[in-house]
Amino acid sequence: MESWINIKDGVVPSVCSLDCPDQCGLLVHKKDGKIVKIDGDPDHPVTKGSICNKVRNMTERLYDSSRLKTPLKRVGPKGDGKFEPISWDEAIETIAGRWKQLISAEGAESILPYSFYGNMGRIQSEGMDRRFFNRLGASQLEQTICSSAGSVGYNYTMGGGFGTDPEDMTETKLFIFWGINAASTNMHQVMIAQKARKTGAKLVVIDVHKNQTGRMADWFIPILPGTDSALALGIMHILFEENLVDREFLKEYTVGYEELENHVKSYDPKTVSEITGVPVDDIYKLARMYGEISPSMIRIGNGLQHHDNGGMIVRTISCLPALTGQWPLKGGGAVKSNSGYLAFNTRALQRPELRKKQARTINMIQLADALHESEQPIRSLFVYCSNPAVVAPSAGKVRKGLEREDLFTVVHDLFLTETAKYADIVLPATSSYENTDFYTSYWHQYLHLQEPVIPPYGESKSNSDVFRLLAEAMGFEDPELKDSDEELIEQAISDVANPYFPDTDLDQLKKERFVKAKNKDGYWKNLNTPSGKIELYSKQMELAGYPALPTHISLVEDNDCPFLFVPGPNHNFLNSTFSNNEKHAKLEKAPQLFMNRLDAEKLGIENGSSVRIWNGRGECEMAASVGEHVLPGVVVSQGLWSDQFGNKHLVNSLTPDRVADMGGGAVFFSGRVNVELANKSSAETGKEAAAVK
Ligand SMILES: Nc1nc2c(c(=O)[nH]1)N[C@H]1C(S)=C(S)[C@@H](COP(=O)(O)OP(=O)(O)OC[C@H]3O[C@@H](n4cnc5c(=O)[nH]c(N)nc54)[C@H](O)[C@@H]3O)O[C@H]1N2
Ligand SMILES: Nc1nc2c(c(=O)[nH]1)N[C@H]1C(S)=C(S)[C@@H](COP(=O)(O)OP(=O)(O)OC[C@H]3O[C@@H](n4cnc5c(=O)[nH]c(N)nc54)[C@H](O)[C@@H]3O)O[C@H]1N2
Ligand code: SF4
Ligand SMILES: [Mo]
Repeated sequence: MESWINIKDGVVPSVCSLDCPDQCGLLVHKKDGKIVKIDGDPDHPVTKGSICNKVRNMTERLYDSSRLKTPLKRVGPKGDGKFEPISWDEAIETIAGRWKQLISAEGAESILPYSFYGNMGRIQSEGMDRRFFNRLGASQLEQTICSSAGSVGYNYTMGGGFGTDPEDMTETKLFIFWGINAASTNMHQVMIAQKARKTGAKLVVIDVHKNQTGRMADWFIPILPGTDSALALGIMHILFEENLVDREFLKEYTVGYEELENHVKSYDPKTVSEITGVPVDDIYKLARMYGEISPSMIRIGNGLQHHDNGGMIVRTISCLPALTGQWPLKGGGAVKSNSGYLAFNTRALQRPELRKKQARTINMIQLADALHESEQPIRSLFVYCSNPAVVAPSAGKVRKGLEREDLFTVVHDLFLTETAKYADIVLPATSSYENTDFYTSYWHQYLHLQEPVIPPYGESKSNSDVFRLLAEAMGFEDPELKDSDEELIEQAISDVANPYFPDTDLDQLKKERFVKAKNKDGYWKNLNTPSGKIELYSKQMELAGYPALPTHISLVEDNDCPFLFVPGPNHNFLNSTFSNNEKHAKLEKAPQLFMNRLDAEKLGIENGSSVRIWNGRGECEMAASVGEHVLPGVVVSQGLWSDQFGNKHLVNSLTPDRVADMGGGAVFFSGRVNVELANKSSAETGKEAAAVK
């Protein structure tokens, strides 16, 4: 078959590479060899031809005039953004030369790869890169920034990323979107719920912010940040008390329901109301609704687990469907992540055996501390598929670390990101439309193939090409470091131990483009928990030092500032991706701080006033949006804004970099801030800043 790259004019299939649960099937329209339009693929069984506005405007990003075309070397101070083009030969020789010196002087652990899922393609994000860094013996990165706390919490109950199949949700009668801004972050989940509502299904949204998702709900329940475990335990209290539980299911398929029944007696609605800010009557109403309507499905969002107690919150909520016996019902249960169904052969892809000596592990959300570590310093950082100068917590501190003159930093990206401005060498990356890869969704249950549809932009290279070049320059002869992308795919999808992974190969994928996980009927009867059952009581947790039963634990005391600050993502960017593209930034207009009218009045802040948000870690400025969208004491912003459109929008300059209760996760939403009118004199606020812990 002719390669899609050679088709000058026509429509070719593709898949969205962004870190988004929907993983849409795409149709790419080409004219004169360039992409002129991206549409949804109507044949995709879940995404059915609709896609978000971000990717509809993708051509603006792909052909943005500021996209990197050649390797660059820094010619000004770190952070200034002054660079000069160099050849690939010079770039690769410089990196390999520097690394050889470092390895002989201080060992390979002085080198740290830093990456995340700017591209969800498994080959580009966790394929040849892993092989290369394993062979090199570099320090290892613990990838905790997104979902690790909640995943660990969910796994204690359910044994892995296994939940309701979105294709079964046509049967769902009650949708609870809990800590997810699905209208922006999981649009096909919203479309499924909206369709079901036409035949009587109900949508409840539980969130700290009445955003676009909350506004479309049948019932929006505002809650105080980090208190959701208490609400879930209050629901359990009422379910047991009013005998709305499925005792047969509990007896057969769960561990510890009697202990749980006893335990939740202390979570009476009055106590729960005081913790959560949810009125007692609403707790009863919600519990009865949940106890009476079946099938029900809880979409567990990421907002819940970006808190100090995020692991336990997700652990607690994930116990609920078992109480009312939802799991056997078509369209019943919960979804946190469905990634377990498509877990592939990671050993074959990543070749851990190439690593000869165990190396230290560094938690990615503590990059700043790692860069300031003096005992065994990091001397070189290789960043790809991530933009830590914007997305990492305590980003101001991260930038200080990146300024270190003795740190040799390489950034591989499509753009000169905020992080790239601190690099010594910048390498231009291809977009996913220029690569071969395979994709596994973490919400629906399809495996996809991506073949390149356009040639590399300028002199850009894919991640796997860069690591093959670096391997050669380092003198590594291992054949695993020479495999092609297609060979990597074949290895990753062969001999997969996971019983749900589809029986498929590259030829079938090339023909069909998306293949579903195997039939999973009754998966909840045989889980990867120690007992094989749903663990309401978890011995494993007890051994790890947690309460064995779901429990509400308060947020850590952050500082004395009056407001809890929840800086989430926004509609038109994907994390910091698109924030540097003019079209997307225009669609999003400007960053805003949502605050309650009562708080605003006390501070003399009006709708639209420019406000200063600050704590001991840093400060930001944005326009206030005053109303009832958040409870008093809470402020919310949306979006990880680029420096390009204003230098006071770095929300992560304010966020804490301590770790959550589980999985070393990030706690972006558990920090506290001060808010005031922006024109207050700086001398006055300077004194106050000094008083903050
Ligand atoms: N448009 C768009 N789509 C995206 C992304 C993006 O940046 N933009 N990012 C992608 C990525 S990487 C991820 S991880 C997902 C994230 O998408 P989501 O799973 O939606 O997670 P968040 O948007 O972080 O937070 C979801 C909601 O949780 C609320 N929240 C915060 N704290 C609490 C709390 O304590 N209790 C409750 N009940 N609610 C709380 C927030 O107000 C927010 O509305 O989206 C993906 N999709
Ligand atoms: N305040 C706050 N901070 C947050 C969050 C939040 O809700 N609030 N969310 C957190 C979450 S959930 C996540 S997942 C992280 C995400 O943080 P990141 O993973 O850093 O995501 P992006 O900001 O999208 O940056 C991805 C970068 O990868 C580049 N890229 C894309 N494709 C490729 C490729 O094929 N090769 C290479 N070399 N580069 C490529 C893009 O151009 C982009 O610059 O942010 C976290 N930060
Ligand atoms: S970002 Fe999400 S919704 Fe948009 S096209 Fe990609 S997968 Fe679909
Ligand atoms: Mo994420």
